[in-house]
Amino acid sequence: MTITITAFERSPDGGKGLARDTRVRWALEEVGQPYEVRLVSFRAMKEPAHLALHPFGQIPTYQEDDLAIFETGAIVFHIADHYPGLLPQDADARARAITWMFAALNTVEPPILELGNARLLERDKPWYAERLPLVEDRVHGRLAPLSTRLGDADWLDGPFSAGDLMMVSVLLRLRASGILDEYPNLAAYVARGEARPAYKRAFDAQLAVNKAPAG
Ligand code: GTB
Repeated sequence: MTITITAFERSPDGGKGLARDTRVRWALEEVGQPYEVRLVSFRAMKEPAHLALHPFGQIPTYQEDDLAIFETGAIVFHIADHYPGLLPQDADARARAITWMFAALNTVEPPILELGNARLLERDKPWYAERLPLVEDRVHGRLAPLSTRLGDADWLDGPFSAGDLMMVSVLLRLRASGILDEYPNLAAYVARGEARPAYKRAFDAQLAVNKAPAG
């Protein structure tokens, strides 16, 4: 049984770990499953062979035996569901950890993505300066209650879980904005995630791809 994921041949972030293959690598490292990586160019992502794996022509994808799936939520859930280490055994605790995965993807990530898009794509628009604070407010609208809920706990619900893996992955995207520093417990939460040996291995693996000479 071989697990193969796809990742950018060259990530636009130059290896900062922000492309979504990092969260899949991290999950696989947490559960101790070896994996192979097939690197794809932006052009190859839109060609039929890749579109058969990912209808939207994106990375990452995940293949294991006859199974081919996409969407990091589904991939990380599949890994957590099949291999021990990322979801509790207790049914209620497991349901709560899965809830945090969905909260990360459906509730916290959208305004963070919107902020990233505004900064990247809308800077030259005449309404940029007026809109930016509105978008930032929506991010604060998610971070403030998340910070309150986390309090001084290490993780969102008991031991580290796939819910934390996904939430930390989502919050990492805010690092460059400085917004995270306004919530010291969230900044410390993200730092705890990054300090995990499995995260470090995942980060280093994607960095190695992006630092390798172009070939
Ligand atoms: N909802 C999907 C999932 O979670 O799997 C989203 C997948 C997705 O957005 N994939 C991106 C992609 O393939 C790469 S991760 N984009 C190419 C395309 O759509 O044509 C998003 C990403 C890209 C780059 C950076 N960066 O350089 O900072 C960060 C995140």
